[in-house]
Amino acid sequence: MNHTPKRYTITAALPYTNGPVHIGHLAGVYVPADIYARYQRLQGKDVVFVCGSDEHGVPITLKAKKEGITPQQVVDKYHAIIKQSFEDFGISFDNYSRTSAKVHHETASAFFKKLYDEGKFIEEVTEQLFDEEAQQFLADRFVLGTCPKCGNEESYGDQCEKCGTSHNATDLINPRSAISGSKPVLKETKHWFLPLDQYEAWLKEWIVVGHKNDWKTNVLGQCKSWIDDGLRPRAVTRDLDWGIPVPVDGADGKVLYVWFDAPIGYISATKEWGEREGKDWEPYWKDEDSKLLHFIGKDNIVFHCIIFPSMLKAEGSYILPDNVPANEFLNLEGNKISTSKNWAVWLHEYLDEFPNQQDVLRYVLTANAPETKDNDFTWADFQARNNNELVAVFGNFINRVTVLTQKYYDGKVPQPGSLKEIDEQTLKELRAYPEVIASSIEKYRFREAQGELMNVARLGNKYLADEEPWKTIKTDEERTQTVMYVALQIAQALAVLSEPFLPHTAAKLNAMLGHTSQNLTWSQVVDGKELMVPGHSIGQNELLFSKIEDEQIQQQLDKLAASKKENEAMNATLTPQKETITFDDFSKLDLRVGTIIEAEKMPKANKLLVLKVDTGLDVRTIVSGIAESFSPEEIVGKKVTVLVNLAPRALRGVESQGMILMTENADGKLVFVNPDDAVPSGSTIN
Ligand code: B3M
Ligand code: ZN
Repeated sequence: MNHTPKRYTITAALPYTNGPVHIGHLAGVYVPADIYARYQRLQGKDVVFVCGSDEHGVPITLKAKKEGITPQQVVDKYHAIIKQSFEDFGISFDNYSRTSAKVHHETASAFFKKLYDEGKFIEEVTEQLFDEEAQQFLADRFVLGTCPKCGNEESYGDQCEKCGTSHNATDLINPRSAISGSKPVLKETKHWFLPLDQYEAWLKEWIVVGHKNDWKTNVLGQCKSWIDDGLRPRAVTRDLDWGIPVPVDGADGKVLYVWFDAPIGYISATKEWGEREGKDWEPYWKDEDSKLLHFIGKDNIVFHCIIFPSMLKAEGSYILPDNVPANEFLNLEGNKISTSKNWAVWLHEYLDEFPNQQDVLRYVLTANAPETKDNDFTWADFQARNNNELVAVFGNFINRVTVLTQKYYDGKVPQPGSLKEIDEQTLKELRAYPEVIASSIEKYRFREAQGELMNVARLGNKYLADEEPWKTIKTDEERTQTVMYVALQIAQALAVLSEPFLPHTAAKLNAMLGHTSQNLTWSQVVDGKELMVPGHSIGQNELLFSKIEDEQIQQQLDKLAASKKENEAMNATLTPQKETITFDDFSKLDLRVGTIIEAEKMPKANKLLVLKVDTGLDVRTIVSGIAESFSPEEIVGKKVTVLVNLAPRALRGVESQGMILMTENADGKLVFVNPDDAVPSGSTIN
């Protein structure tokens, strides 16, 4: 778009509603989108910023199966949690909708119907993967197999998370069902396909030629590679019972493919917002003067750059995205963030542990944003950026300005004397920053933009350090007034310019500076308007940021270490199942409940304890290799499971008359297979 847009339609990827959101989501999609939306609003632009829960699709069905609840229960639970997290972190959606909403079902159905009626789909009976055990067709995440492109053995049916390729489930090598683990068979079924091959030339022209200079290289690269590989028709319906029913005759038991309905969710969310706000949604999606932007993570590029635009093009009345500023991934302490491995920082947990410190996380995630490559979040970096940047630079400057203003002028902005060159120079530099920050934001370079914001605070600190009002107050009243006046202008500029990045801080700072509402716009900082008028009373002092202590960081690291340990224990290779035995074989074992009544170390043997065990039948000696896991004292009185008819054998000269059953915990420590304490010794186990 070469001219100034009339309005901005900003979308952020709809999170799957099968779990809470973590720092990776925030860093990759929601914070950058929010910075952009807030910045455009501060510019006085007409903005609609929409998102919502992606409530269809296999991940939700799988989660429901796993937890033994309905898909609706799954989405209701996580929709509430996710929505709350976004609110808590100040993600300023104009509407956060959900794809189970009526307006969405209607919008997506109508979209499909229009394409269907106009003959834009291919209707075809093809062979698809079918799980005979579960009696279900397998598509998308219901099927795992080897990626035909990169060889990843854990590729999903619709997409390989390793190389990002999007494929058809039947392309997988050695497919297996994610439901039953069985090998699927091929079975015929009818579906509707969007003939992407027919859009190939147009996509090439639009993206590869048309956007070669303004789209991010990671995005362009992926698009090019798909187009070069050749596009094929893609099924947009599925044989599933969770989703939006296919709205045509002869489609019983079929629903829209989740990636067909989800992006239409952006449109439904805008409609819902329009209805609520009494606004017309259509220009935001249909007027060429609207700038449509999709903020997403890199795994969603194909869907937003190839499939959804082809759908929009086929429909015919919609505009296309002006840009799709996709980010790469954020890792955590050197490892890929993983929900199943609980290797993540969950937003709701973060807020419990760092109450009211949303902006610290926003700041660190932006400072480290995975804009051009995957990046790593570490707790050490989080602490350092908070303590050395937010506290020591930003907070320190504001604190000095406000404390001195209270102290010297009873909280009133002083009347400046005549400005010296350094004052003029400082104000001139200050006025250049909004442009610099804006230009980075317009290019979707948010970390660079935030870096420049911090330079405004650095400018303030340097100015105070050079002009030393705390010294001049003793010698030169007028000079001190001038310096404090200039410093207050910088503080006010910070309150405006920080709003897109640190909205909670900006609100707090505005209140500290005596403004009840945000009453300055971005351009007023540039225009060089007097931001803080002499005589204006500033508000109560508060600390904007506080130091994060080593113990808090250690707690987080311990938490991650615990996750790691749990995972390792879970993944520890299990001994394969032994050969089958008959019931007769089993009934030969005489297992009894016993009680340890005496225990002592076997002399000169590290591992062995000599036990006296009451088996109910008798009290007998059993030698057990448990000395490294238990001291004799701690096990006397313990109820244990004993194999009493094991042939006696001598260990270090002591005859052992049976065996105590043991297992191992996650730390490798032996533990007893404990019968309930209430069961008397001698009870048989079978
Ligand atoms: N729910 C994918 C994801 O969470 C998907 C995004 C939809 S955007 C229309 O990765
Ligand atoms: Zn792959």
